Amino acid sequence: MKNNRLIIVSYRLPFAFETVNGSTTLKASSGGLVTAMKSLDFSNAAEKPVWVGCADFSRRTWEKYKHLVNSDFEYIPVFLDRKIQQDFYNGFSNSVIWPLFHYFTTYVDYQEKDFVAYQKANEAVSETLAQLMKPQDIVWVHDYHFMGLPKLIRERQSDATIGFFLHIPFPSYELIRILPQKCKEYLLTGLLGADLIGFHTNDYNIHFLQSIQINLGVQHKIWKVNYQNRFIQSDAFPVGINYSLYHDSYDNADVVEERAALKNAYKGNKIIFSVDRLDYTKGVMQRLDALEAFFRKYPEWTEKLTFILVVVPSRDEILKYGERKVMIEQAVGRINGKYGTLIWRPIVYRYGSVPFPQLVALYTACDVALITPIRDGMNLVAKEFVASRKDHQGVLILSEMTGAANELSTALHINPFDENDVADKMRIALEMEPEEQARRIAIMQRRLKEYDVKKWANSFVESLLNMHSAQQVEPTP
Ligand code: GDG
Repeated sequence: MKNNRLIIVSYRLPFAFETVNGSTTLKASSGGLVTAMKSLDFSNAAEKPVWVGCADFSRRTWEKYKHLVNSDFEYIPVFLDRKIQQDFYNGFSNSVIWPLFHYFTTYVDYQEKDFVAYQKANEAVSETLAQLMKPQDIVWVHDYHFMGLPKLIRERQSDATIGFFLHIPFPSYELIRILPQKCKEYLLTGLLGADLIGFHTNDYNIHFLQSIQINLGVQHKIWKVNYQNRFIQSDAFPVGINYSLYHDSYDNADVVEERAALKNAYKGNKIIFSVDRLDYTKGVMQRLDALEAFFRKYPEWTEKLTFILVVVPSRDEILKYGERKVMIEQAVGRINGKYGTLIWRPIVYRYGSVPFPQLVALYTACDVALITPIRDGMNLVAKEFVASRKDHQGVLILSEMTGAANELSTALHINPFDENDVADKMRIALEMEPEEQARRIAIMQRRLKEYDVKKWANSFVESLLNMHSAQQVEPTP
């Protein structure tokens, strides 16, 4: 299928340079997007795939150390002016789009200069693309940082093949209405520059279609939009995970060792586990409220349960994130002080990321994974937990506000605001029979194995190519 060259655009490039004691090394990212993009079969293409993203290093560093970067892709960093980068990323992207699209309207901090920076950053990337794009290239743009980009690419190259995937929720049109007119027009018409627009769920897709209808008067029919004499497909492509990586890691020596150490450390106790970036959307405070409700309602669990809470630093230059850290740490201290005993702490809290083997050891040593986002586009942690459980044990408690809840139908679903219900579900999970745990895990594993990250990436690109071919057909009036 793919003689064409693939160009990926995402905010971050999949690597970082780290300088310690004057010596610089490369840290490659092993996230889901890298696996997905590597799984695409462009082996017939004459040229290597290209990955374009914003540089978080200087031009000097790049020139000096680019030889360290592996050669699966040709990487093109875009160097933005420092102030533009700041206002584009911390400003409009993460203080307007992120909170608004996750329904945190009161956290939206709109500033004109940030919107200007967002447009400039999108233009800078389109400028870079213009210099490297050839007619047969396929461009796949990722996420909310670049919603204006499909249109900018289209303006320069009218027959380009452009796909866009949104990794966060697309909210109800009522939320889009909150944006100043020029912003919503920029974002919505920006997306309509693509041939294919992908979302995690049907609901997000419907929200998008309603938004363009209400805000732009653009009609749609069976997931197809006819706009400015072009067809655009808008559809759901729920992102999967690298299933076999998580499933097979169960038996890796370092995972086995870490798991044994954890089980030994918490011998006699059940373990509840969660891991998230520090983000107000992830519902960590609601999780702690539910834990408190649990110990209040079920005091017989005192000294019998440990909640391991891992919170990974994120976006710490933004005030709302720093505030959240303080709130979480105060709540952890208060609950440990109130419910702990001289020989036991209910919560073991770590602020910092854990290495991959330890992450899988935690997924596979725990009895319950407690995942309570207030809103989450998908939530890969839930899927990774299920995939890791080669032993077919463990119970997933999952917020119904995550995209993942649609697919993970045999998890115990909760509303994160209903602390009593979450507490009751915790008890049900902790007391669930092994046979019932195995039944639920097996159903979810079948789905995750079948629709993994490779399937996701390949089905998106297939649909994109089909859609682009359909442009050759005269659009109906
Ligand atoms: C966005 C959307 C959507 C986390 N802590 C550690 C660690 N992680 C890894 C997990 C997982 C990833 O980070 C987090 O993925 P999520 O999906 O949970 O969340 P976001 O970062 O918010 O991602 C989200 C996703 O995009 C994909 O479309 O699902 O809704 O918000 O892979 O494993 N990995 C290691 N140590 C950690 O401490 N090794």
